[in-house]
Amino acid sequence: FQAEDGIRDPLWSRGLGDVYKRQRLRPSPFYDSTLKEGVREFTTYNNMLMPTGYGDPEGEYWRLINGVSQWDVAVERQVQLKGPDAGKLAQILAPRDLRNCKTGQGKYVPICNHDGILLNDPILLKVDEQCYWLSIADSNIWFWAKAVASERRLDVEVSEPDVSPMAIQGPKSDDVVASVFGVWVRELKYFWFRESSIEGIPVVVARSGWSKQGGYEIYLLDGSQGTRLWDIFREAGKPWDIGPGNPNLTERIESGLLSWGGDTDEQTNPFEVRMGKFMDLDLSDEVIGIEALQKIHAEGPRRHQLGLIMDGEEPIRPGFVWNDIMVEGNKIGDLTNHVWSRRMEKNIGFALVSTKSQPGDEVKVNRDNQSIKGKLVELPFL
Ligand code: THG
Repeated sequence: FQAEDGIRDPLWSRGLGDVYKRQRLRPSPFYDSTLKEGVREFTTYNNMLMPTGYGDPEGEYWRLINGVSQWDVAVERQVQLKGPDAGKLAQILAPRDLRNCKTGQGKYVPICNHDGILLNDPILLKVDEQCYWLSIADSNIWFWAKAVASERRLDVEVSEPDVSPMAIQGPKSDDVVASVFGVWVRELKYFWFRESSIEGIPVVVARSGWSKQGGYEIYLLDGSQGTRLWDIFREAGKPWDIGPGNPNLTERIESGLLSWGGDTDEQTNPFEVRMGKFMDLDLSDEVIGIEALQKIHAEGPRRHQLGLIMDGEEPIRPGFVWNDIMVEGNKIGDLTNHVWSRRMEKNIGFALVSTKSQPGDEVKVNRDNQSIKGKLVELPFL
């Protein structure tokens, strides 16, 4: 990776609207901090760079499992819905009942197209009665929300606010975050959030994050203060040996967390990837995709997501390219993302397979001209 010219421009001061049109690769407000921490790898996500490693995969994994880890996840961009029809637009976009969603509450919501295909799986934050944020995975929901708002003639502004999440994850994260903000953070319920500030830096503190080791997401509300916010947590976390990390492929597969785009394809509906429990099919037909989803539900989805444990005691290269899963010479589905589990000491992955296949079934995976034996299991692995 080579930094593009201009990647360090103080672009937050110029307004995100301009930047959105001009910048191919937008830097995170924590970019300089991650360089200083010795970041070694990035991936692209929502036209930004996301750190994916600091050179010590094993240490970074165990720090998340046993300690506390600090992540630049500003790539989880926010789409803001603001105005009298904000709530209405949120509900049109998401086939999950939002009527009981309170100010200060977050919810994991599917966003589908009119055919019930999953377009994104954001966390929705209700900031107030007339303001919602969609904290998005790697697809552009800004365009989608804007188009839907226009077509439905809603009184709502769709924009990108100056909001950038940083995650503090791991069993020691409560201690670190409480040492910064006070004991009230320990009382936050899962996915709930509160506005606060630290040393004059405005933030939102949420109990959330893409790991099952516990933790918080600190949404920075002033992109010019990324370095300062990073350093505050780096300092505060020292007694607990905080260090840099990133959304961890191994932990998230062990924990059964979905990656939209990694474990889904252009035909995936929410029922196939264990999101049925986040949907409410009795919502009005104004909600995009609801009729298609009712039909899919009535007919029964063709595929479902299970875990796959492969035979063999040696780590194989992590996989992002899908591999065919076979039973008696016939393809029954795909092995999507997979990884060596450090806690199970097995190669494990997500299987998107025919609903005729069930946990306990023996299968084979075609990978690198090899046929690897494996077994389907329930998720999560751990
Ligand atoms: N945090 C924030 N924004 C995000 C993510 C995040 N945007 C992109 C991506 N991650 C969205 N995807 C997910 C996927 C799973 C979960 C959160 C975001 C998750 N799932 C739990 C599970 O499936 O067990 C809990 C779901 C529930 O009980 O409601 O946490 O991480 N800001």
